Amino acid sequence: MARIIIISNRLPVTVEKYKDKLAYRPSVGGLATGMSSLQKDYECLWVGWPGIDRDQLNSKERVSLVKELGKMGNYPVFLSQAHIEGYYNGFCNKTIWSLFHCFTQFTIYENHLWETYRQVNQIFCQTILDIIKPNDLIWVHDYHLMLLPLLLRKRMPDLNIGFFLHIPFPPSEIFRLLPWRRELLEGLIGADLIGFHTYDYVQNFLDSLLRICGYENSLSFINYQNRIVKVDSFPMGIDFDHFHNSSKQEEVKQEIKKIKNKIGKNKVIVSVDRLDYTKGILERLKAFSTFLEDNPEYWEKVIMIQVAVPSRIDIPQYQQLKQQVDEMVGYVNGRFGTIGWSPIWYLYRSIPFPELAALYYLGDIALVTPLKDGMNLVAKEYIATKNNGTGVLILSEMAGVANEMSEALIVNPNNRTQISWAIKYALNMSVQEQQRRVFSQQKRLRDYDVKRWADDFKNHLVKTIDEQQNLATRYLTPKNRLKIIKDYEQSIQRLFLINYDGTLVPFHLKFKDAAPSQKILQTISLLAQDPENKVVILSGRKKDILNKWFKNVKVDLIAEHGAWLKKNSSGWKTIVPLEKEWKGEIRPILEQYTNRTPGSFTQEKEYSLVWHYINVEPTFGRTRAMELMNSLLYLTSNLNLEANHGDKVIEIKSAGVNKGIAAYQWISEKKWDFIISIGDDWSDEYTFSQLPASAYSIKVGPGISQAKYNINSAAEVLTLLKELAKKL
Ligand code: GDG
Repeated sequence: MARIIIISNRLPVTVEKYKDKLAYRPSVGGLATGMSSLQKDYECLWVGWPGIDRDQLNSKERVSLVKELGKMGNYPVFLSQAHIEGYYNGFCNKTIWSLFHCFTQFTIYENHLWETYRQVNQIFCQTILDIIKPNDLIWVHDYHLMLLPLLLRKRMPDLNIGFFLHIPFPPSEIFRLLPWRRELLEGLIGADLIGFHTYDYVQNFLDSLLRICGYENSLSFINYQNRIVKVDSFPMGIDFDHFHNSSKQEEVKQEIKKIKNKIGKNKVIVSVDRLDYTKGILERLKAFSTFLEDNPEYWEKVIMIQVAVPSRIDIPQYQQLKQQVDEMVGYVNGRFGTIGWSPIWYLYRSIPFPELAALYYLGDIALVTPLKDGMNLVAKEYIATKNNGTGVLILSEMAGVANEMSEALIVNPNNRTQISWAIKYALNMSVQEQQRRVFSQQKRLRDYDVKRWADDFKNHLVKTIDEQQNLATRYLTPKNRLKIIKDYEQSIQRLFLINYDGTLVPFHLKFKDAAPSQKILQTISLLAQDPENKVVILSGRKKDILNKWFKNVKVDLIAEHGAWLKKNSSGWKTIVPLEKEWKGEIRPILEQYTNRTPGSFTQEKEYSLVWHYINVEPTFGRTRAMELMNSLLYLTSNLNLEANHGDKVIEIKSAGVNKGIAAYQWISEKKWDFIISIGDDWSDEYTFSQLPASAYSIKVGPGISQAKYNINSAAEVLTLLKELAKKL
């Protein structure tokens, strides 16, 4: 059976030491439930920190810990207190957590914290390498381990790796503040599949990848070092049935009874969060205060129960928040409370599940108003628990979950007046309206629960890997190479259709004066001097430059993407009478775009106009290019022109002129018994489409193409051509 290795900062088991004895305390969270659903198809192993400082354990205890955890399907990563300080309390929570939630004022940038983060990611990598098998599926979770995918990939290039981020991915304007932004992005794209809760985070990530690393994507697929990386959104679900049926559990029933007695006739607003500044607890208490201030008729009729679970108590911002919340609770209760009625019931601790479920069940309203939240499962759990359909969710628009729960009363967490109004509206909502909203939300929560979520992510990972394998099989193997050479040797009428930029000379020289090197000229001359060979060089460049570069070589030429042909040392010709009057209409548009887009430039060829944006800031360039394509749409169809959007260029030329039509002049000339066509960009696809089935077609670089094979680089093209030339 194949295995899934789940990797997260913490194991779902906490190990503690009491009087020299190790104690194991399992925690059953949403993630553990989701992961357990994978066990039907896979053996699962969970790797993470067990919550105990490695220096507290002697070697015998470590062995016993590995053994005991192994029985529960877990494997420990041993970390010291210093690691936890620099990595978890440090870089994870003082840098990434705050920055990714857009709290730049709390974010610190310290080299030593970054160093520890790197070290700990290395330790995770080493631990995993010790236990991994080549066919395992790896699923890395969350912001603590963003370097891990690349670290693993470097050591095991064929490993199948998925990564899921549980927190928001910030807009690139925020993300770029990070000194180590590039390292984190590179770390992540070591994975095959990268998942986020929402489409917004996907877009933010792709945007950062483009702006910071210059990596383009096509429909959320990134072509990275001959690998496809897929980026997508997978909104995490909850264990719906567990919450939906909870009020039938005996323990929960008892809790409901107990709490009901205490709340009497009061309407109840519930809020449950870790005590974290992102959760908007302080702002929420202030909004509740505004509600009471503005609506005295609700005094002694409504209570708010706020559960705040202690979290990251070693970090100053959290200590300060605790103090502010304490003060605010004191203020509101002092200001509005009466003998026998306190408007806020505040619990600063974690409560057991039966109590949590009872609170959800009894809450007339759930007030979930984070300032920023990756998803927020509490909102989903509250709705799932409402098996009679009554209850109102007031939800912050800043939570990822807001994308899925439009039936909630959506509020801005900073707008106290709006929240106060929403509370009043909710308290007066009819039962029918509550049920209509709750039932429709429940349908989606039931359909896409945490098990479906986990399955969906795993299936996408497997699918991405399949797609990669398809691409990999297209790469020219040594066996295919031998076949080409053998066919070449056995044939006597051979045609070579070889593109120039990005194919004979490397791609990075594409927009420079990339004259052919001596090596290239020698190889091409050698091939061309065989009377059984016809070599044609195809290019988008102007005819004069091609003339100059190949004047001493016996090759035919195609210039300006097929506008000009030069055959058998005769002069340049066009296939169809070409027009260029249209240029007067198009040129001003391109000039206008050039003026409005710093770094771009317009190039005039004899029969085409080209707008280049290679030197423009990538996102801006792409936006402008889209605009330009739109503006050209109407004009090009009226003037019988073609606008092609290539790699950082838009080229406009007469319709019906392309490399393929030009190449056909040679392809149709005689019955060739060997044809090979090599090219790297969109314009070469026209040539590939004209070839007979028996021809060899090769695309340089990764990516989908009509060509039969892919090859890595211009250097490999030259090696192949040299091998053929040697066979003369
Ligand atoms: C991160 C992201 C994302 C809370 N108090 C008690 C208790 N809980 C349980 C809730 C819920 C979970 O903890 C909290 O989940 P959230 O999603 O609300 O928030 P984070 O802890 O910040 O989680 C978040 C999540 O990862 C998943 O990807 O949604 O955006 O920040 O399940 O029920 N459970 C018990 N007692 C408590 O006192 N038993």
